[in-house]
Amino acid sequence: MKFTRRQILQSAAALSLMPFAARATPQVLEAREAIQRIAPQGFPETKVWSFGGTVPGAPIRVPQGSRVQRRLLNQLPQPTSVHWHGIRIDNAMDGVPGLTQDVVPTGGSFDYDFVVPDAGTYWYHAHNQSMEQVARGLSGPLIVDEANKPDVDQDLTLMLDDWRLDPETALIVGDFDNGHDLSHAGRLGNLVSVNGQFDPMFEVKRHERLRLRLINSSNARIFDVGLEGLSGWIVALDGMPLEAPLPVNEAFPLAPAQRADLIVDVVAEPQGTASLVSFERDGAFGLARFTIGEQNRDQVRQGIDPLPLNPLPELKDIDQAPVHRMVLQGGAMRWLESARIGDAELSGRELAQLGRFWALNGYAERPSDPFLDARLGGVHRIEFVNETVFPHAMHLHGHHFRLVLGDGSLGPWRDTVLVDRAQTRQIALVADNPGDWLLHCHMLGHAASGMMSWYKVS
Ligand SMILES: [Cu+2]
Repeated sequence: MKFTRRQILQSAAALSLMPFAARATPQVLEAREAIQRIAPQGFPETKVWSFGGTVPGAPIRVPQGSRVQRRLLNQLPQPTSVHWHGIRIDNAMDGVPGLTQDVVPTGGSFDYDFVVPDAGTYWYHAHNQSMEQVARGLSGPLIVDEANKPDVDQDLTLMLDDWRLDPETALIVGDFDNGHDLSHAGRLGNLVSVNGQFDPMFEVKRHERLRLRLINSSNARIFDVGLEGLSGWIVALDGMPLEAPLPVNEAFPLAPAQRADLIVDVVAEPQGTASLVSFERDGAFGLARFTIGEQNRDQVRQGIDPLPLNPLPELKDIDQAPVHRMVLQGGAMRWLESARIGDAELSGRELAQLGRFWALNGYAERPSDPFLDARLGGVHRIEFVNETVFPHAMHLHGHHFRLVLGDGSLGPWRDTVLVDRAQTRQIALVADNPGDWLLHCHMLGHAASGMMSWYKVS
């Protein structure tokens, strides 16, 4: 990491401000109902649940290394909590009811107060009855700025979401726990939004360079993101910069909870349009459009520099690190024969009656003992073995990890890894953040119906 004058000044300022900040009342983050236009013009507006009155929720944007303080005030008819996804956070602030805090009842509040060690694109979302609360709109962007930002003309955060709306009323369909969704791919919607709007438009100029921060906040939809009229690179995944930017030559998957930072040049002709599209089995559809204004540069910038790396731990001696297998089981066409809930072994039929269709290592609910009990600083490998016929987006709280590729080399740092049907994927991490951390599938219906575990670092 380069030590620059600007960084020194910033950290000095942060130090001297700390005592004052500690006394100040934190900013309120109000979880409440709101009305918003999600569907296209001509349809009614939609009643949503929001952080701060809008979907996506109130944007939080801070410099790297700074402190975030928010008082969650719950004005919803259900208890809730906030998880700060991808932040290598103090465990007590991780927002998991029953593991790191008590649930926040209607009318109650909770003071979140944490430091953000890494620059990048993160997000926050409800972590109680997530399958319903996130689907109703309870998520927002959390952007942490590098001290030295890349040279771009616009820095746009694009939150991709998936809604299941009644086509007559545009109200959110309330069948969150329907057994078909739970036991298949999860809750897939009938309208995709970007920043809470259907097919929004952004104004750009030919040859401009844009940073696009893509966040997939949908319950279950895996986007296959492609570019039209834009050309560039993936520069970060799940917040963490790639050592070498990766040219976007074809569509790439963005699973629920994953983020990708792109730096792209506008190459479409003036008066034309460029688009962000998603390719799905039944064809491509537009996510967002860019109208191309007059050219403000003769040509696009040449080349790209990687973003400054974050202060992640050094992952070494992977070969000697123990491997912990986590078998992903169940779901339609691979129905569970049996699985455990606590000490009880239940049959597949009994589990289905409880709305449980999936298991991790034979448990259809977060077990009382951790899946992994790690000493602080230890290096561990986790091998996800997907015996189901559905993909799963496995998320670790509190740590980023690296993929261990087939040839033993290390892939990018991530906090959520997509494990395809019948696939086995290995990850490696340094257990350097003490606490009790959740490990679960981020297809939220899968998490609610069995794919929930945890690991301990002490
Ligand atoms: Cu899953």
